[in-house]
Amino acid sequence: MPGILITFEGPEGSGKSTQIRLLSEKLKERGIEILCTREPGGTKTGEAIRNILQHDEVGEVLGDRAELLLFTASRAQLMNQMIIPSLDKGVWVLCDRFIDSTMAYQGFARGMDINTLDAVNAFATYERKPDLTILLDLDVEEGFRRLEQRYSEGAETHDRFEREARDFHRRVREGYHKLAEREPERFRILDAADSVDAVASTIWNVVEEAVL
Ligand code: Z5A
Repeated sequence: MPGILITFEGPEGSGKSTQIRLLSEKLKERGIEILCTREPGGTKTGEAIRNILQHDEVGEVLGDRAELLLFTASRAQLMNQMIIPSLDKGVWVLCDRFIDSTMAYQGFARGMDINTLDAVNAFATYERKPDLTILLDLDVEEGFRRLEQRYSEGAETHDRFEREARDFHRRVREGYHKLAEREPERFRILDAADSVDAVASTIWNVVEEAVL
């Protein structure tokens, strides 16, 4: 049996990393082999690309097309090196952001052409799509409040996307809703404002119903 690809999407601070960790623990208890990964990143090449994208590592303003192609280069490498081989071996893959981040951020928020993005995504993913996409929906201000809390506790600093205006992030959130309307069979929209445990329990119900 091939593995299952579950992607987690949502605005900043919506709890994707937290929920991926909790879901992977539960699935492992069921004896399912899991790969947890993230975008951009997940391979050496992808992590190097991530540094350019998130932290202005080369000190030059990135054009929209270069930004798109870097995200999708990271994705192509992750698909080729990790995701497709894992799925072929029956491993389940939980991925923090995937094709829909490109549609929401580069498409709906930056305003790049949606059909072009669909084509570039299809090329980068070898025409594969997630089996299930969990959209953690959260008010933009609440997401930023969570991140501020996290920054006040540690040494991290705001990345390039977090420095975008609030309107940009509102377009991201609306974009996600449009994507979910476009493919209702793949998406499940969850209220990420609930407690960590409540969201985890809803995700478990969704996974049981959709793919277990
Ligand atoms: N991007 C793009 O433009 N195009 C693309 O194709 C791709 C990505 C793939 C990646 O950032 C950036 O790249 C992203 C989009 C863009 N933009 N930004 N920024 P990233 O991977 O560094 O950041 P992120 O994906 O937005 O993750 P995040 O900000 O770290 O958030 P998260 O993973 O969704 O949440 P978390 O780390 O689990 O939780 C955040 C905090 O909230 C933390 O302190 C938790 O303890 C707390 N938390 C979590 N859940 C709860 C609940 N339920 N209640 C209260 N507090 C909670």
